[in-house]
Amino acid sequence: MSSRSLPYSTQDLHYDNAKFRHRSPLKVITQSLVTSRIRYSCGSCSTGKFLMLFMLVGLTYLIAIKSSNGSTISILSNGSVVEKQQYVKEGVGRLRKIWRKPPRLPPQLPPDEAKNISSSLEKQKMFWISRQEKVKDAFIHAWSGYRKYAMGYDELMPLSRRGIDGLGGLGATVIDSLDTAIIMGADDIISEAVTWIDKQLRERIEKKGQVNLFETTIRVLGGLLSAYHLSGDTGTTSDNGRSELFLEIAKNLADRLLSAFTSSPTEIPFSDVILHDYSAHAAPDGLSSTSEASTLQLEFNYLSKISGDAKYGSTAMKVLEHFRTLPKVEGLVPIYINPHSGQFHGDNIRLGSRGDSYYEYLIKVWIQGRNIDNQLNYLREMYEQAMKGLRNLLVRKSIPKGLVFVGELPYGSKGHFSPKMDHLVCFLPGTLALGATKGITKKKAMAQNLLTPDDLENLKLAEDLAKTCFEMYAVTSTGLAPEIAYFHIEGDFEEGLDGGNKSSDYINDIIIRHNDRHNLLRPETVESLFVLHRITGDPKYREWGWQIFEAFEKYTKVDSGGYTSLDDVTRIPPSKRDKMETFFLGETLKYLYLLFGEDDVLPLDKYVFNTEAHPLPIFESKDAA
Ligand code: DMJ
Repeated sequence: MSSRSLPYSTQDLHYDNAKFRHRSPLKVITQSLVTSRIRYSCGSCSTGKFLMLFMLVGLTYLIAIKSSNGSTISILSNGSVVEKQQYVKEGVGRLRKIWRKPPRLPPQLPPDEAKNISSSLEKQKMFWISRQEKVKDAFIHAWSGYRKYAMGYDELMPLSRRGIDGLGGLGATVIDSLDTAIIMGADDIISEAVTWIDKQLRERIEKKGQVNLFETTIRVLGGLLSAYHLSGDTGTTSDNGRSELFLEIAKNLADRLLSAFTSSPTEIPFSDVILHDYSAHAAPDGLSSTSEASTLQLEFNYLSKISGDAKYGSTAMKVLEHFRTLPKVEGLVPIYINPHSGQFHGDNIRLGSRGDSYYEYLIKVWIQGRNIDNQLNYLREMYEQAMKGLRNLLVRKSIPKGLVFVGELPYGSKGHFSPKMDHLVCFLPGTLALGATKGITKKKAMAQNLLTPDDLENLKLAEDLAKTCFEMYAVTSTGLAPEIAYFHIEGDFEEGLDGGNKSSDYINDIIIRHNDRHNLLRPETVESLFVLHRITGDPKYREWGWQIFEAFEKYTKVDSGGYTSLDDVTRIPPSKRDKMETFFLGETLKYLYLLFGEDDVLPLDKYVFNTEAHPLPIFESKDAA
């Protein structure tokens, strides 16, 4: 969307904040007198008088600059001249003070202008709130399809209007959606979900068979824990006992999931758990995904904190402590690990599937616990080393237009570089930005001098990659990203595999193979847009998010209820897949809603979102044992 179609001009936003700085009444009166006199006398002065004034001012300025330069040189060459330098500094300070009269602040803010600006800000806020409401409508529409045709199943098949248990049968959509409904204030959905959890979930957990440790932790356990916190975190009856209910079920579930850790001969948990008999086993090929084994700790740590039982967190943290001891390639790790040997399997390195959230949790687990536990610093170090390795080995630019992307090393650092990037990698811009400022705004971090050169590089990379992720949407005919993109690099181009949007500047940079043209309603790009908007305040991230949301509305909405995955995003109309993934409600719509909303809702220096977008509070020093 062009900014012309907005009801306000984005230029309105770039006013000088100095206009609004607080001034004492005395200052206001003095400033007004000084400036009105200057305005008056300048209006009537002759050219000669004006030139005299100009020369005087120029002379004063030259003296100031000279003194300032001299002091710098002295300080660099000889430490003993500090006193002189201090004196010069004071002199310059005094001159600068005089030079600054009349004050930089404008004498008066005409009441009309002040009114205009504040009403334009108000308009802008209302404008985004109206877009936020559209996201809430989409959430209600998605839930209505699920509720009508698939209540209690893991996922909705919106075209065939039935449910399917693709995640072990714990009603994953109900739990993944609950905190989104709480954040949006969708009261009917909250009460339907809570009633279902109360009546069905205990029994399901006791009777169901095999579930995947990682998927169940991030979606079901994570969803229950976040709902626990957002319902009041009180454990009292003030929330009608809801938080107690969520905590009790979370513990019951986690006790069973713990068997994946205790059955394994090493610190690396097995990937599959049989819920009803508290047992676990490895996947058929005997391997666990690196990302799956290392993406459990935010949830288990928080459960320990609220239950008072340390076993959950301490068990899950052993996995990361074990990863610390393993050999890596500049901090980067292969995507498989063997729970029998505790060693990596193969050389394949990527930040897409099976690798992604290993890197995400290194920094997020540190952020979650750093205020109360300085033993966690090794996680930050592992993260920083990995991001250096990433910049060194995996980041390249496409041709002809120079999009920055993250490729893969399918045979390790000694093998060839593959210019392949999964949509899943689009979580990375958000994580990089969060890792750089630790959740505060870039402006604040810069003002407080908190950013290291590495942080600045990571932040820049975050912004470049967010653009690439957005262009992966904009380059297709539907405006929706494919599951996987390849990037055109020197000596590596595949003819005739563009995204279909011939007016995109990047039509020759992004290659989309036939098998990779599906879209599963994934959240990673809008997740990063949300984080980057919070951290940089740049309005373009909201515009990009809106453009993506409109494409979801246009091509994935199913009239009878729900949204569907697509088979081919390069064609219009796109062929469809008949599945609404739980993360569309748990993540995609939540991040879009938060992107368009106020910055003080779930602030990123107080909350850390698990990899399924369930917000959990960052531990504060008062939480220390
Ligand atoms: C989600 O389940 C999580 O975000 C996970 O970390 C990766 N994949 C999906 C969404 O795409």
